[in-house]
Amino acid sequence: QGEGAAALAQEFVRFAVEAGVLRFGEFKTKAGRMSPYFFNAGLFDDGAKLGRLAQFYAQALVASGIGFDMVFGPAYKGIPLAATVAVELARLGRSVPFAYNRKEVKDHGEGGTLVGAPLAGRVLIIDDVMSAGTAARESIALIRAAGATPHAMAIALDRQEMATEGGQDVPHSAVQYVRGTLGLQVCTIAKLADLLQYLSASGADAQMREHHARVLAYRQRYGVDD
Ligand code: OMP
Repeated sequence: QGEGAAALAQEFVRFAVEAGVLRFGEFKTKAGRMSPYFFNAGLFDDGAKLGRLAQFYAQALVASGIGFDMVFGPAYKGIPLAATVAVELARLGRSVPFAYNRKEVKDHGEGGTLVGAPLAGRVLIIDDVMSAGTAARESIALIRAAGATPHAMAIALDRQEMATEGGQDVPHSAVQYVRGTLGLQVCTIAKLADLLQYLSASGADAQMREHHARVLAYRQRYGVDD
C-alpha cells in the first residue's frame, strides 16, 4: 500500500465512522460471527454521502492502475454504487459503459436479467463489503455466462477475515481467494488494518481505545495475514 492509498484509506475510515456507516458494538455477521464493528453501506443514504463515497471508489481505482472496459453493479447494493462510480469516473475523463442485473426474471418488456450496456470485455464488479465472497462468485458466474471477462472487483471495505466454506473457517480471506484462485484484481478503499490504525490514532479517546481493543481481539480470532 502506497502513501497516497494509506492516506485515502484513513480519510475514508474517518468519513465512514462520522457518517455512522461504520459502527461499533455487537453485530452478527453473515458467517455467524459476533463482530465488534459493522460496515453498513446502505447508510450512505443521501446525495452528498453517496457522491463522496463514489469519489473514494473512483480515486482508489485510478490509483490502483487497474484497467477495465466497463463496470457492473450486482443487485441490489451494487447498483447505486456502480452507477455513481460510473458517473464519477466520467467526471474524471474515464467514461465507461455501465450495467447491472435484476434478481427477478421478467416475463415481459425487455426481458432478461441484465440492464444497461451489454456485458463485454474486461468487467469491473463494484460491491460494498467482502466477507465470505458469496456475492462475488455469483457475479463472476453471471459475467462469464454472458461471454465477458470478470476482470476486477472494487469494494469499499476488506474485512480481512477468514472466509468460510461449507460452514468451516478456511485460512484465507475472500479477497485472497478472489485474487489467488479466481485471478481477479481487487481494489479496496480500506481494510481492517486501516480501521485499526484509525482507532489507535484516536487513542486519546477512552471509547476509541476500547473499540480498538475489541477489534484487535476480533482480528486475533478471525483475521488473516496480508
Ligand atoms: P459475502 O457476500 O459473503 O462476501 O458477504 C458480504 C455481505 O456481508 C454484505 O453484503 C453484507 O450483507 C454483510 N456484511 C456487511 O455489509 N458489513 C460488514 O461489516 C459485515 C458483513 C457480514 O455479514 O460479514
